Amino acid sequence: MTTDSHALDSDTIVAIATPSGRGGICVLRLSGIQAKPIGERITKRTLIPRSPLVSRFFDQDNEIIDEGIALFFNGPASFTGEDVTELHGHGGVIIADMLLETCLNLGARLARPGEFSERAFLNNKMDLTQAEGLADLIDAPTRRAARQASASLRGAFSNAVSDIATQLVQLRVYIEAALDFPEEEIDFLAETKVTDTLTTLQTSLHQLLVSARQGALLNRGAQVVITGAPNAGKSSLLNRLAKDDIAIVTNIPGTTRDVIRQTISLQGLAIEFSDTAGLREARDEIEKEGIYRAQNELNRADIIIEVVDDTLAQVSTVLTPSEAPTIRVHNKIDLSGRHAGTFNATTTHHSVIGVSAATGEGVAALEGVIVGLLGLTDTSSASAFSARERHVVALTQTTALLDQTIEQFMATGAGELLAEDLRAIHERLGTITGTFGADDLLGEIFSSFCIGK
Ligand SMILES: Nc1nc2c(ncn2[C@@H]2O[C@H](COP(=O)(O)OP(=O)(O)OP(=O)(O)O)[C@@H](O)[C@H]2O)c(=O)[nH]1
Ligand SMILES: [Mg+2]
Repeated sequence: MTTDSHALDSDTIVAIATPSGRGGICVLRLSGIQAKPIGERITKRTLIPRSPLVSRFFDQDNEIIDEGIALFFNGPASFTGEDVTELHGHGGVIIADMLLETCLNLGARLARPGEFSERAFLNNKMDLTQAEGLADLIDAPTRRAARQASASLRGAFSNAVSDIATQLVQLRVYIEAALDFPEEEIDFLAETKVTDTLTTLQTSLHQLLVSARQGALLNRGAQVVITGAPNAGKSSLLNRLAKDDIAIVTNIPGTTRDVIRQTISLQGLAIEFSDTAGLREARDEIEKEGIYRAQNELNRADIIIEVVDDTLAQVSTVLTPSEAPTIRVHNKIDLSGRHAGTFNATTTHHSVIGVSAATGEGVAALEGVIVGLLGLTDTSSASAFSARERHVVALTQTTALLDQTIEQFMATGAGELLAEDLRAIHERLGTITGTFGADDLLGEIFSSFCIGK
């Protein structure tokens, strides 16, 4: 079996599960058929499932390495579904290395990144969204992201996918059965069971897509890019939002050249703001490069903030219309004398707001608009779970396929075509939880995990 295959192999794997460095304890984890014999060889004792054993740890030459706790889980009642032994030793780089080396000498091999989770997936201990939820929980940038990742780990996302899959299966069975026994010509279009289920499926899928988008946004962190003309107050606004003096502010137009990125927590959400060079005809090579970078930055924006100077008689906007929702921020209202309340035009895709980066007026409202445009105001737990771009892509494709299928079915009423389309939709949906999936997909997902997980 090659090492990059994602079928289960019979190797016993080992890794240090705790972060490297000094600490109170370190934990080594073994999984596979050799987990018990190796654990028993190291402790020279009999391991009883789920019963912590205080013991000395010996190396293969019977030298004492450490003293700690050995904990054995017999498969399938373990994290990976296989026999698992944990060795809890004293925290220290050398001790952990010596224990690891002993396990390797006794026949285990070093685990690849994510291999424990991968085995848990292959042994049906969890599906892909749960495994990804686990990785996201460990990497969560904020408490809210952690809560949502924990919901995914517990199965909130996969349950929602499974509910839809179940409806799909029932509909497929119904249609295939009707096609197999055509005692009489069936008019599928007249079957309310078919049309009703299709409509329900469509609604559920669209809702799930919205939730997944929010989950993915929360997970990877939203990107907000600040742009506008030179001297409009972009850097001042960044500093105000960050409550810190991050970017250089001067009254010289063209101060900012490099892109300055800063993660700022708004209402428990980690949002990355980029302050960029003011857009105008460049005066020199450095500014030219800065403007080029600023324009590039706009491509990765989930939201664009265009800052304009409200004291200027003619507010010139430099933006070309974009995919991302845009907030036009009229800055320096302390000078123009207009009140924040006089702006406040918000649609789903575009907002106009008045602020003073200098005094802070209107900035709280701006924060609210940002969170609102990201669709992240809903803190209810029902639809809150972590997701990844991969899921959003799969759900977008599934939704598009279903929309197309329904349209075609309504036009033709063809049962065979519908059955075939529903099969394809079911398969696409199945890639989210891993019911259907290719080896390379698994490789990509698990290789981004850390070692020992
Ligand atoms: N009174 C007042 N002055 C402001 C406000 N915001 C920015 N300024 C001033 O406007 C000037 C330009 O501010 P910056 O934040 O450097 O503007 P910028 O858009 O980052 O400019 P570039 O980096 O050159 O593109 C500075 O002198 C700021 O002090 C504001 O809300 N009120
Ligand atoms: Mg600036």
